[in-house]
Amino acid sequence: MNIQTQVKRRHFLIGSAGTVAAAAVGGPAIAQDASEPLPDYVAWKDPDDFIVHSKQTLETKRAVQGTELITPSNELYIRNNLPAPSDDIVADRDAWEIEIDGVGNPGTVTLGELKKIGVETVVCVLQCSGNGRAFFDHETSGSQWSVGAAGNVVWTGVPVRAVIDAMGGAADGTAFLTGTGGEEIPEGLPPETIQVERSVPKAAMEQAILAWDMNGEPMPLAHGGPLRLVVPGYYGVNNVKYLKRLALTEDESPNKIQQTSYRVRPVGVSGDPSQPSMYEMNVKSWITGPLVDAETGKVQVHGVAMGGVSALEKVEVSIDGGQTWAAAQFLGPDLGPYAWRPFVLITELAEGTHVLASRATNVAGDTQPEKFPPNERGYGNNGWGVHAVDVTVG
Ligand SMILES: Nc1nc2c(c(=O)[nH]1)N[C@H]1C(S)=C(S)[C@@H](COP(=O)(O)O)O[C@H]1N2
Ligand SMILES: [Mo]
Repeated sequence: MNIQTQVKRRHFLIGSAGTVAAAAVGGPAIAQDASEPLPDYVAWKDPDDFIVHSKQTLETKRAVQGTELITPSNELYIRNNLPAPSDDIVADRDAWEIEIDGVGNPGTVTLGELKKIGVETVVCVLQCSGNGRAFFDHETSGSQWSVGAAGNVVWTGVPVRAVIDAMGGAADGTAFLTGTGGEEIPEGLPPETIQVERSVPKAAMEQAILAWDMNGEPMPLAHGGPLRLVVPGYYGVNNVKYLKRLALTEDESPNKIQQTSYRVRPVGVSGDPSQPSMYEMNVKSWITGPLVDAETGKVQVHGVAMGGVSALEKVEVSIDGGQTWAAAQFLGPDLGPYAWRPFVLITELAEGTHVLASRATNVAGDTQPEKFPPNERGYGNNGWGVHAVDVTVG
């Protein structure tokens, strides 16, 4: 796609608050009227900060992300595949029970007991696999996220490896770490078809934690309280909320969400377990301002960037649609390899329209491509071309 078509396409995509017109990208119409109050479990969030795709799908507006080092909990996106459980489950948090399997001494532990095993804090990006889906040219099913299915979050909890050690170590032959969500499964439905249960390669145990605090406060129900599996560097779906079972397993979960969903394959092909699963995130960045217009003269072009599973090396910004690039400056402290970093380039913009783009590179040497290959479900889009914005000055 050349720059001209990109510019044209983006005119359809980005509104003044960085919102996406779903109809323009062939997505479903906005399911909930923006003037309706948010559902109870997320009523503590401000609807003005979000693009409301449905009661279970809230996207943070691009402009709201700004240069935030940490995403405040009330601004963090929401994605629930099933209705969130009742808030009864956070009434007595320490009494929440988790079954631990695939270890020397399997059994049930309470959250109160987990807190005595160990504690660690990690900052990492939480990002849905489909973030950037709206920017693909082909028709995709699923939420038409632009950039707002992502945030940078501080998680506190016990390292998974400490829990496994305390329970007698990994059982022989196990290859995956499998987490099961605690939602109620509607009567009559086979759990495999809808239960959120994800398996990640056992190696991810090195950085995974069972988190009870988010941004320094008890985990909100909406984000998985009382306990959530957090796998830093891995896509959102692997970060199982309302965790009720953690197991080291020989095989991947038999559930649909593992076997056929979240599989990367060519357009038109169905999902199957032989295809790559949405595990490790890729290097990515996007501009969060200015998005539509700016005054002539000095301007701070800013955004956020993440390295995926490796730390960031650099971010470059272009004000001419990628013909030339300049090094951006990181803002604030480095919060570790899994965190995002806000960046800024102070530059001059003359009157006219400018295509502003950003391109991140991590220490492993991975750089964002101009265009990310299309895939059936529209996963993993980190192409810098489609994430660019055209800004009118004057
Ligand atoms: N139990 C459970 N865990 C879940 C989900 C879910 O529906 N149920 N959704 C997953 C998906 S697809 C994403 S992108 C993230 C969203 O996390 P958030 O709502 O806290 O932003 O949670 C993941 N973990
Ligand atoms: Mo997701």
